[in-house]
Amino acid sequence: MLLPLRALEKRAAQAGLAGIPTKVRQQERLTNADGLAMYQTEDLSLLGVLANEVCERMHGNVAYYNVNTHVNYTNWCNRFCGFCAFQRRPGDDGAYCLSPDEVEQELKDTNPEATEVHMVGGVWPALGYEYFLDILRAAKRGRPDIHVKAYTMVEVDEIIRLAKKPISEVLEDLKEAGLDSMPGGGAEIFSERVRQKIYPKKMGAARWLELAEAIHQHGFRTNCTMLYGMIETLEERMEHLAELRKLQDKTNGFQTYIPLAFHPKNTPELSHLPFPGPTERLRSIAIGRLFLDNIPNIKAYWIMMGLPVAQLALSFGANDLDGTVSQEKVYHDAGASTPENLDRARILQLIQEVGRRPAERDTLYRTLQAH
Ligand code: V47
Repeated sequence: MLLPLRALEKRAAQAGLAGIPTKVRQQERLTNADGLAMYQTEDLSLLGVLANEVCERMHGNVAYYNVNTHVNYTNWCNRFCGFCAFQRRPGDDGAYCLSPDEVEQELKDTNPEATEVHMVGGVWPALGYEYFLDILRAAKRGRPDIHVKAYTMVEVDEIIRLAKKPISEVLEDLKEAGLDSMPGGGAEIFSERVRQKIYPKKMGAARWLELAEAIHQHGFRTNCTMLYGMIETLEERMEHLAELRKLQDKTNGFQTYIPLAFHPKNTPELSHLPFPGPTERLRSIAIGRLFLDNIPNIKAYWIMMGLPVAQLALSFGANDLDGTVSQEKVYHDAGASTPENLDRARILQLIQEVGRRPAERDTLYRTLQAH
């Protein structure tokens, strides 16, 4: 049941959020200033009420999950991002690179119920163009029916450079080799100031957005993310979200937004920072739901959020928990203490415990089974 707007506005006025409940109820677009106020307010539970209202308007009482697996094909990387605990140089302790045969075997060994493989890795140009096509083919040889969600914009940028061909031809090659959609990583925070300080060797916002636009126009769906909790300001977070919303207005190619809380452990430059607390994690979900009015789904990635906070996020605007996940390395190398994977029964339990109806989805958010 919706709370009376007058009561919400009265509370919003005290919380520095005057006018926002009315906009939310009337489905009016929020401004960057509204977003900033939402980052600054102490009334987190009001944000939750508003975000939950939007979420239930869009998805009713359903929370999605999928059955998926990860293949992080290599941790060799030459970008040396200060926030990343996963990267290695060949020869370093723990460095690895899977051959196409090994990728095929991983897929053969994976949970037979998995409908998606999420395949991302570091950037190592010496692997060559064909490698990136070969591991897609290998994944499909291992499991011909699986949806391959692979390569962030950062990898795609490198693949295009290696191919020395126009982007549309590269995307066709990738599609033919087995690529079905792309994940949302690599965006980090679009702020050029933060990039210069922490990941100067990684592509900037303009290129990320240009590639995402071209990829959407080519017919691929992708996800989008924001990495928060490093040294960015709240204004920079809002600018990031505004860029995502602007591109979505143009292409409608983003399926889901995933706010990613920064995990400091084992990172080269930022291990002194704290992991964003549970309220910050919930706030990021709620602001994502309220501000990104044109992105259909908000994902509470349980690996990163922790299980109890991910469960609560389902009442703060999230309608998706991601999947069962196995073999995830990026977050676990950075100190995530969540389990390595969950089975279907545990995911169903997590969703039901907070009063939502679980539905298994495929990568493109088509319902496979409602429980
Ligand atoms: O781009 C790296 C982030 C991203 C750390 O599309 C870190 O469905 C926190 O994008 N602490 C990769 N974050 C993960 C990703 C993702 C995850 C789940 C689902 C989907 C999807 C996409 O992880 C990177 C970077 O932004 N990251 N290191 C760290 N220490």
